[in-house]
Amino acid sequence: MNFRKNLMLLFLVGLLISCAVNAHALLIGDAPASYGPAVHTDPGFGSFWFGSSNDADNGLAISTLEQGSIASIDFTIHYEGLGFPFPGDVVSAAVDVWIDWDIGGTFAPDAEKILSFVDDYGVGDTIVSKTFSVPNLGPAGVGMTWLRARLSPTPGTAPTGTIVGGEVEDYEVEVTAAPSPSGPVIPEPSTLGLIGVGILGLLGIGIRQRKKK
Ligand SMILES: [Ca+2]
Ligand SMILES: [Ca+2]
Ligand SMILES: [Ca+2]
Repeated sequence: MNFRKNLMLLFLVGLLISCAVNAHALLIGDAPASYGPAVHTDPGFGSFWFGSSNDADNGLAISTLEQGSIASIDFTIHYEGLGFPFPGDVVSAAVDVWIDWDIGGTFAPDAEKILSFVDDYGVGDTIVSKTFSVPNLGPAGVGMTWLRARLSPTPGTAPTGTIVGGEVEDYEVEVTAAPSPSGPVIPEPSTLGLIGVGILGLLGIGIRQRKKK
């Protein structure tokens, strides 16, 4: 009886620990389900993330996204450190970012990857600014869409899947149309035709008036 009681107690304690760990271990992107799951598990030691935590999505400052223009993102990359004074305590981390440019509900792993870079980061916050080109896909690419950024221990990540360490942040962003081209207004061919008829008519009146004199 005691053995069974202890076994049950052990099971309950195990379940509680497992729940407590999992509550902070799975860091999942919040884009709609069609984009696929992006999951990061927290190693709990030497952690790094975007912004203020590996839970809050506040590590990216994204500029306006106008078709055909150069846009920018300022990343706040935070490294917790090993937790004790250690000279040269840095972490090597990769950042990969996708935007669903065709608003199709998925991130094309290569064609829609807008940024990919690796660097070493010291303890605390590091601000990194990057620029990229906004493609002009015409009206089909104008509107609300999603951006996914992943911070990972190794480069070359896919937009979906599970990674140990780092974080995923998903943002709903708006792509706006390029401004219509400015310059001299060229009349339509039909308008030019009407102007031509008008000029000929005036010339005809002029000739008739001269003949009368
Ligand atoms: Ca974050
Ligand atoms: Ca897409
Ligand atoms: Ca996040």
